[in-house]
Amino acid sequence: MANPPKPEKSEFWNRRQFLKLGIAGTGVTLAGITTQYILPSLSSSLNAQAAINAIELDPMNALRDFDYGIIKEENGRKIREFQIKAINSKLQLNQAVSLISWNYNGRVPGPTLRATAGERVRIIFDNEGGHAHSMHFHGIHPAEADGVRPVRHGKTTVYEFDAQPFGVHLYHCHIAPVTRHISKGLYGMFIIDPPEGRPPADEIVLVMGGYDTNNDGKNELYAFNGLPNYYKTHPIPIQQNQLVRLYILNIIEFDPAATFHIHANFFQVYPTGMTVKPWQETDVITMGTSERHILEFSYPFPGKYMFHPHQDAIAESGCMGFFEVLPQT
Ligand SMILES: [Cu+2]
Repeated sequence: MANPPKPEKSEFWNRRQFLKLGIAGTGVTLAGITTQYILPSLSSSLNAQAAINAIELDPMNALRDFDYGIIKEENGRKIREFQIKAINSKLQLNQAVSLISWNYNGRVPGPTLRATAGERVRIIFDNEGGHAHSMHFHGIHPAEADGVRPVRHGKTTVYEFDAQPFGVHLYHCHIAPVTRHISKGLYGMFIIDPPEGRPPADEIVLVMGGYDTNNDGKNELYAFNGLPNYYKTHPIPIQQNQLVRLYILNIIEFDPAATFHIHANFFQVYPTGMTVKPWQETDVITMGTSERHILEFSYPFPGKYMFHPHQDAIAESGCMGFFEVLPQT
């Protein structure tokens, strides 16, 4: 059995943070960290090179694409292992606007990672992104697996923990400025299934994100699953009377909250996906940044139905889509 790469040694501060404080190279000691520690990090950061390739996102595939990793057996224990690489990619957001995204595995959002509660998970994280990045998971885990330490370009680190609690969670880069690292695309959903599973359903994932295309601290464009207005022109096919289980995450930076609304129907809400019974039925739900839920519904009538945040300015700037309910045969 191959040994996983060794976790990178601790680095509490990156170059940007020191420059921000104006103390890089001044020889001061901050919280016991001396410049001896800073300088190697400075030089390697300046030398970092990252390739930029154009990528074409496939939001239709991302909807129902779950990454279960690979199963390994080590010392009699099952480990679910995931491989994630941070890279930079040119993303064509619409006919006029492109953006250099920072992303995990060449997609925005990153892959939907999926495990079952209680399993040991191991994430092998390679940073080829040019800047320092990390993977911070929501959930319960020890401090060393919390993913707030910078992983420099060209380095690999390993996050390992027991998946808990069950629910819909997320992962994202936690390097400052986090707003920038997230809004450029470094986020994804992390689903932990309850040990007993959930009833059969058509399971789909929608991640709401924003793009600050001119670095003014505001979003110019928004998207479900990475591409503005994609599901407006490519409606999501679902079957009449079929139970749909929607895993939804709001990871829009700069706007404090966004709602999610579906037309001509109501949904059952499983808050943070942490219940096996619904807590509420509604047709619009509010999520602050990083909030997520499971929403369940089925459409009794065929046809096309909109879904969107009811902050209509957000919807009008790309966070808009349709379900195409196909008649039952
Ligand atoms: Cu980052």
